[in-house]
Amino acid sequence: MRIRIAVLLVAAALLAVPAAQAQEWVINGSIDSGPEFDLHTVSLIAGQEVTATLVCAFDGVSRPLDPVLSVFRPSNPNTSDTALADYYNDDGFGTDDYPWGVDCDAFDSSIVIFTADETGTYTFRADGFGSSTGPYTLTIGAVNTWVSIPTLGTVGFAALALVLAAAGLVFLRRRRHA
Ligand SMILES: [Ca+2]
Ligand SMILES: [Ca+2]
Repeated sequence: MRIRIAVLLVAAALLAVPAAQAQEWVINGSIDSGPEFDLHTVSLIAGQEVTATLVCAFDGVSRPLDPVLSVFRPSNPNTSDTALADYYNDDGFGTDDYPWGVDCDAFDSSIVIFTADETGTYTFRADGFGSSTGPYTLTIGAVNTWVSIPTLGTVGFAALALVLAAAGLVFLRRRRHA
């Protein structure tokens, strides 16, 4: 019986569902005119480590957009000017910067890396430098840096209930034999 209980306990531990450690958003869009920019919002939690890239996408011929990425924190809602951004990058994600970076027809893709210091809605602004236009892919990754306590899923709870019931039966049987 002890071995069975141990097996059930191990099963319950394996069925425990750990809290999400990483999230990723991938957004495809296009800048179609010089003045155009796109705003994308994502909810982040304070403490998350965020890496966002804005890559010039292939339009069938080449990669015409020279991306510029800026990020506005929840307490900074004025997204009208990249000069007001909390984080800004133009050419930090080319092959000269990272082996997996992406060069565009002219200049490079963009990358922004930061630790969220506020919980709330962050705005990611996708721009073309100057009057450059073209399709893009915005990828936002957020990783939890804290250690999360696993929580039991429904099946885990059922397994735990079985373990407790089995332990109760063993206890009752022993008392009857005594
Ligand atoms: Ca650029
Ligand atoms: Ca570069």
